[in-house]
Amino acid sequence: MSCDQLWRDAQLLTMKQGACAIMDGLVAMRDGIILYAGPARTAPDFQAARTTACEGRLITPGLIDCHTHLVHGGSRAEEWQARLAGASYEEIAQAGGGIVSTMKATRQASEEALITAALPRLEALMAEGLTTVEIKSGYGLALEAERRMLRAARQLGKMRKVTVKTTFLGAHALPPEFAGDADGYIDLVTKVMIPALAEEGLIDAVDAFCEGIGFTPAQTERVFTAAARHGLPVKLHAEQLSNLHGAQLAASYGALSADHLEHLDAAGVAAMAASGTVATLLPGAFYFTRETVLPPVALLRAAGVPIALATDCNPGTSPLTSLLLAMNMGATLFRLTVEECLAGVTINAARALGMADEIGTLEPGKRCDLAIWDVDHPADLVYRMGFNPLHARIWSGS
Ligand code: DI6
Ligand code: FE
Repeated sequence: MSCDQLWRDAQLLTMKQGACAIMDGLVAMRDGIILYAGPARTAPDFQAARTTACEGRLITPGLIDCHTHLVHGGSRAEEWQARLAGASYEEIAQAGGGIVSTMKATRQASEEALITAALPRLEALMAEGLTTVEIKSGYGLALEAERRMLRAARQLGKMRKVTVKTTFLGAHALPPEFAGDADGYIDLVTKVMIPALAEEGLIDAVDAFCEGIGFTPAQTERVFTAAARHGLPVKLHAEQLSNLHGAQLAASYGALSADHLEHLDAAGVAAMAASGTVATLLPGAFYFTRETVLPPVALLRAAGVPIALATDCNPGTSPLTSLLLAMNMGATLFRLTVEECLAGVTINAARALGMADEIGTLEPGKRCDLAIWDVDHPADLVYRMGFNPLHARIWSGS
């Protein structure tokens, strides 16, 4: 059988059967798609245009970050310093900080400036084997600025060998011009922004921040209804700071994922299990905000809810651009197993993006997105901190 490229003499972590690697594995690729991924001894006889000897290195699916706010203007390092010195989130918000400071910087930035600012963050993720990333809007909070964020995100996917999925997060925070009129802002989100940006092909999914400092469940539901009208899947920032039963609401709309979930209860877990909604845990935000309430991992596990892990890369609560560190934090802080951490940045992250048919495992028919690592065991990817053992990264076969 002919193929474009073979990777041989590799350990394979296909993510189809847990965290146990196949020794003496082989991957065959044609036209950017995996033809075969499995033991060399049971492989068809391939005639390859190119063969790479992997010298026993580990091949995993390319990593997937399914929750980021990678595109934004400005920095919040000074605000963070003030927080270290004891300032509260409210004090900072009153002084013009918080999400509104990022909104101002984002509104002032051109599409080109947003791309320039986001590229080093994207490249840091890619340097650790990332091949697919989700990028949210939500710091423009007005039609034109939200459009610029989404266009910048799409553009990043054209500039680098990486797949970008965009999520519209217009309902992230209330912009100052709508102070005291959250429903009026949701009118704008649902009647103007979603229709226009969906029409322009800029939205792959719709998200909202359902929280005391964000939007109510009723407002969130209006956003979900508008998304459904445009045939767009939904996700939700839910149960991060309190339990508003957002995950249940999201599940009732067949959400791809509910994210954060520190305050999720048993009823929320059951609803997510019934709808197949992925639980995306964000240990970077948990760490950076010094959260003390843990997400209900044991309940999620017992109910069979797929668990994803993501960076939540954002300037306020998780300035993290490492999925390897997110995995280590998932294990250390949330007590996920190595296998759960690895599934969290591959197969379950693919599910959280509605892409499980295309990416997330090494199997025939999926896109040939690979990360090749200089490690002896899969656990090494989760165990170390601040060390990058990536040897090579393959996106769509090259
Ligand atoms: N949850 C978060 O932790 C971030 N957004 C959200 O919905 C905070 C974003 C920021 O502070 O800029
Ligand atoms: Fe987020």
